Amino acid sequence: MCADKWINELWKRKHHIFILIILLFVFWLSWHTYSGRMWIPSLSFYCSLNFDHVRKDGSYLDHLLEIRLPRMNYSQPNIMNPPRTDVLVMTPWFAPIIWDGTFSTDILNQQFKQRDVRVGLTLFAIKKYVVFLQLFLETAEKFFMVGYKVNYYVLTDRPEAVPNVTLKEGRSVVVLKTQSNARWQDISMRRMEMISLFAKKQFIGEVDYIVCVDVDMKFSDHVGVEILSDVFGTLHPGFYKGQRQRFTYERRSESQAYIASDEGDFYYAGGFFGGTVEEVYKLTNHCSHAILTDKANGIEAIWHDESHLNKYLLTHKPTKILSPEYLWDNNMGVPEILKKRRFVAVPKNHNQIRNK
Ligand code: 48C
Repeated sequence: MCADKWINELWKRKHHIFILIILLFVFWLSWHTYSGRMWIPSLSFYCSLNFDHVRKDGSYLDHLLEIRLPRMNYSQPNIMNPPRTDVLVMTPWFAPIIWDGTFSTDILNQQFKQRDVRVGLTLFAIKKYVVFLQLFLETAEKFFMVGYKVNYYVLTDRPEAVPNVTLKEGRSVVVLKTQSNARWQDISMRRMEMISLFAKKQFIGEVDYIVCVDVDMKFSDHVGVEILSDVFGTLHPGFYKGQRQRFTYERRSESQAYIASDEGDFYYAGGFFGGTVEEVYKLTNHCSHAILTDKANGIEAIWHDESHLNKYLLTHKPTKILSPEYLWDNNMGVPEILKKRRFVAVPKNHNQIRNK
């Protein structure tokens, strides 16, 4: 009797039971397909639950396999005979210092070409500094990241003054309108804020590395992928061999850029730094907040954004350091160790162009 009653009850719920069986079946099928055990290809095909891309055997990595590499001839590195013994080529935290003779452009290009790397170059041309753009861009086309995809991000209050320079394939000028400031110090410092804003809003989706430079400069020799690293700074031409006590760090403890006289590794130039977009975002975001904090406390660091850059790179060590070859001022002559001058200051009369 109770068996009949039980069967009647079940029959009344036959729809619910059917749905439950279907759900259990789909769950079971999904589990088997997901775990990569293609147990009945035809059935899993029907269900088109294609989890190929997460298959545990990692076959989706196949597209990363490198293309055939051409043979390359170069002299063998010699353990007992380093290319440069006249200068420091490695920091105590294993960051290479880039001097002529310490790297092979061919080997580096083979590595970076495979990665199809894209480089952004930020330059600020506010007010009269637009006069430097033509020479900057023409010489960059000759020497900067030749053969790579480059976006010149020109931040200016005068978009109409940006010259029309012929660019090689894969390279473009991206003009970003920005405000001006009365004081040149504020223009220089606001670069940190603007780079951080655009890094998040635009650069992150367009390039892999960002190089941030002064515009009153010209390229005069090879500047290539040897400079690329997570975070890199450049030794200032005026202080590359000085004692840390002589560095023009900010020495007032009230400032966020303060560095004590017994601290400091190198003195980095504000006119050439960079790294991956993520790291440049962190660096410029940190420095722009530090500048604002100083402003709120009624203090301005002695060398503005350069002081804050030096403080940041003291606590967040750069993963690569460029020698003064990468930022030189010919007024300083040509020391024996300077085998190349790759990026040099353009003579200018500050009175004529600043605050104009
Ligand atoms: O674009 C301007 N306009 C100005 O009136 C003053 C500075 N600047 C930007 O800030 C330029 O990109 C300059 O290169 C940079 C600050 N660096 C210099 O003035 C020297 N190279 C030290």
